[in-house]
Amino acid sequence: MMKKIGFVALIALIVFAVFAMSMRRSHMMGGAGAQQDLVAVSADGGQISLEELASISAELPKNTAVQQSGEMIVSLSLNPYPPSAGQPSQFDVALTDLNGNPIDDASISLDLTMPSMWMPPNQPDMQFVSDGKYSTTAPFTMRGGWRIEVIITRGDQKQSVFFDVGL
Ligand SMILES: [Cu+2]
Repeated sequence: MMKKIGFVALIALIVFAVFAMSMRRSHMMGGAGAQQDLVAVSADGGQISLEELASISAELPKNTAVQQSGEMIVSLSLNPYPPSAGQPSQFDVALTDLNGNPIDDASISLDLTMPSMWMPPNQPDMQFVSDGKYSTTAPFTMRGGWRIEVIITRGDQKQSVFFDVGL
């Protein structure tokens, strides 16, 4: 009797170990489970409250996320959406003040990283287009979870906002 219970416990342990390993592998490989909509996050990837932006963020298309940074509202759009690995993605940033007036005097660059691993630097500069809009193209070089840092410089002030997307 004791022998049988021991055997069942051993099988259960093995099943659990295999399950845990496969979960870990699918996470590391950036498998289908890594797909995640574009969202605004804090610097460490945590959720941020968009309460004050509720009126804006409620109407956003799926390829766009928005957040506030100091006196600025930063919106990021990705095209195509969802993005695919290895193909160039277009990044569009729209920058306004808290009243919705476009901010044209910023210089913006991006830092594309993967929180789960080291990746070669992928830091394109954005070009100013018009009316608070800035644009650039860059590839997501592999599938998985990406963090997009939007680095905004105005005069001697530098601010970053962050967005996550999984592909
Ligand atoms: Cu990677």
